[in-house]
Amino acid sequence: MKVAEAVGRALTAAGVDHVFGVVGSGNFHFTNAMVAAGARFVAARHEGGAATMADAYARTGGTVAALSLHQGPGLTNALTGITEAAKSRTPLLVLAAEATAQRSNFRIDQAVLAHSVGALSARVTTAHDAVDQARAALRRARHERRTVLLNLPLEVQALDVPEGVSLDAVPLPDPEQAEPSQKGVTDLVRVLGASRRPVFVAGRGARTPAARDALTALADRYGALLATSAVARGLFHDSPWSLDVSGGFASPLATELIQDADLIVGWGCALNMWTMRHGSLIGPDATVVQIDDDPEALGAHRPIDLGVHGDVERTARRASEAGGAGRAGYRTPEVSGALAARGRWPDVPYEDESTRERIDPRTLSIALDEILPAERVVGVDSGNFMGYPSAYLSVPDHNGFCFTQAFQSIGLGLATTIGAALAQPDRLPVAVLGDGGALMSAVELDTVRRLGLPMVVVVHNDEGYGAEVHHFGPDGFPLDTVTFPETDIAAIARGYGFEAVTVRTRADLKAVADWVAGPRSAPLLVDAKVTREHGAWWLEEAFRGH
Ligand SMILES: Cc1ncc(C[n+]2csc(CCOP(=O)(O)OP(=O)(O)O)c2C)c(N)n1
Repeated sequence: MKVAEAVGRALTAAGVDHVFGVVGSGNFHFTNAMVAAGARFVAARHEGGAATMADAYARTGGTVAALSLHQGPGLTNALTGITEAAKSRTPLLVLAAEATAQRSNFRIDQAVLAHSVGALSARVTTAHDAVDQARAALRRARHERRTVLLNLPLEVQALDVPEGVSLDAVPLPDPEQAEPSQKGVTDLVRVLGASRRPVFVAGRGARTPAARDALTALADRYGALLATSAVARGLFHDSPWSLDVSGGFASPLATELIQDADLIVGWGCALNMWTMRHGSLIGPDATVVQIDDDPEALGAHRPIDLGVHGDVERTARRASEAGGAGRAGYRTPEVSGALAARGRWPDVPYEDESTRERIDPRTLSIALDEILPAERVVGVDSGNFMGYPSAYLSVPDHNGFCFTQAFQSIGLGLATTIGAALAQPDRLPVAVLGDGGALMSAVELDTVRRLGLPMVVVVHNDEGYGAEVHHFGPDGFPLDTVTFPETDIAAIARGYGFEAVTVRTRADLKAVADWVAGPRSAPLLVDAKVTREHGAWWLEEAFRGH
């Protein structure tokens, strides 16, 4: 058996069940070996899409995913998605063929590329060690939550594996959870005990049911309100004390309550400028605490009063076990009443700016929230529009929202939703994109249709790079480089086999309700011509913050 086949089989035996990619000569054999061994291969139309599908699959499936790439351009095409995954600490195993011959057209320094974007790099080097080296790369991805590039040189792939190399899975211990120190727990319990209005902000490091349950129990004891960063949105969906997202997408009430907190505890959360709105969500006398299993994350984005190195679930459990009298804390009848009345964005009054030609994105989002089934998985692209789906579309839990914005790239939203849809097959996938991001990634509409995903793709179409228009327009700069003539995105989608509807008014959304009612024979694209007189609220504020 050749190394290519052995590596593919061994990785599948070790639990890699989904591999995304674009296949060329260099990754043909190991990808086929994975399929033969039972893995599902998802063909994307561009490696950039494949990388982000794999990233989103891993995030919302709580597992490791694989990405299969041709040598050289296969890898460079995937780099933006790999960077997003690496910055997000997604456990992703990138399997890339590698041309090592000096004069090969495909030759580049792949290891340097990986390092430059924050991924780890490894290589299979001999026929005897290849399987072990591949397993080690998978282990690092899974246990260290890292994006790992495994380079597979063409000449090594073609070697015969010596007798006696086993392809069976080697059982691995579960990754260890960092235990907080006794002092860390005592200090945490002390600040919790001294607080009258605590708010917990959960981030990526809290995105598991076990961590959520431990945090909810601790919050119940101390009367804490519960918020998340954008990447953990939905985690506390079922709690009556949920503030939803903290940061630019926070509702006015959530903003008020967080600003008024006397204690903010970030749980597996960077408390960065987005989540803390450039610090403006932190009251002048508030105590700030951070819990993280990466000691380097503590205080990395802002000064903190206390940092505890520990796993989120462990630390929350230890703090609960330490006792402390139960109290109402921030959970007063007034706060409860306010949350019920105006805790959700759709309940916040606004002046509808829709015209007969263009729909206000808030009106669009509120209507979609009502029309689309609650069991949904929402993926969003980047741009001016992105606050609307992130604020107005409710999601059933943390796996119902996938936010690939660590690199702030546009063009990832569609592939994000495809990956998340495959990990959450019982939910309606909803991709929300700007026209810029949609046209950048339109090629993956083919993947949606080919996979038979019942997806709704909503395009906030303002015929321009709205984020740039609203960034530079107010200062009178020329905007010709960031505005475009009208493009019929509905027609493009029909060409890919979608049903499509152009939406200018609330009434046009009846077509979406009809599609939801079924029978659904094709995915649906909503080309929404949105109002564009000014930027979104969160973007205007972000510009002020810079
Ligand atoms: C790959 C990449 N290219 C360029 C940018 C800069 N950029 C940020 S937002 C944006 C405009 C996005 O336009 P669109 O998708 O239509 O959404 P809108 O801002 O109009 O809501 C651009 C070009 C980026 N973030 N990523």
